[in-house]
Amino acid sequence: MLKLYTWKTPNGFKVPILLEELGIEYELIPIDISKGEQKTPEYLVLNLNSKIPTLVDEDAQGGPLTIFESGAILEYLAEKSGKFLPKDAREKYEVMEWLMFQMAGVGPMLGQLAHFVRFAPEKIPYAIDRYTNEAKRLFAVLDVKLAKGDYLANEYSIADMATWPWIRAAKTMDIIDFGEYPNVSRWFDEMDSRPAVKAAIKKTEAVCV
Ligand SMILES: N[C@@H](CCC(=O)N[C@@H](CS)C(=O)NCC(=O)O)C(=O)O
Repeated sequence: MLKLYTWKTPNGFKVPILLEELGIEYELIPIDISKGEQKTPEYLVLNLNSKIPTLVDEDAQGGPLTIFESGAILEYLAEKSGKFLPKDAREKYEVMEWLMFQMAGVGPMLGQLAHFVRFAPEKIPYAIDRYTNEAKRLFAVLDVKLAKGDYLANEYSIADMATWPWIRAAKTMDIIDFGEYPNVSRWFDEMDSRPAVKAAIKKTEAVCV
């Protein structure tokens, strides 16, 4: 059995999307980060960084395997299943490039932008400008890439699954003008209509209440 400790946030939706695309059984265990459940001693044993998500693969070779960091979990499950991460080195590292782009750029920068625009107790123009400019730059990079093909890499992959929940969050929070990025918008809508993506959001939100 695969156990996924998660919450209804962009990083929390990525792995359910992959698991739904793979059509394999999994158990979702909610970790309510608004109540600090990610900081309990029990959870820290699984994830020293006290963030969601964390995967426990109880049937891994050699005994139960615990993995944190969503990118590492996606890579593990894609390699284990042989899907959504090509074996050919050129194709594989195109996927990894865009996965890392999400992990190091899109996620952290949109997270900071959302914080300073929506949640910070005071409006700090320097911070809002800094993260708006960087988010717009990253969206422009995605838009150029998505003008060249349907997906971030050659085929639909874990890079799309990692990036989409963050683009969804930017849309929901209305912190980016999507009109400026037609290729991102087309890709976003295409992913939004995938049954596995819909199921992942629905199941995660149903458990994380
Ligand atoms: N790089 C990490 C980021 C994980 C992350 O920031 N998770 C957030 C939710 S989206 C969290 O657990 N926040 C709780 C906290 O910061 O205390 C990953 O991709 O797994």
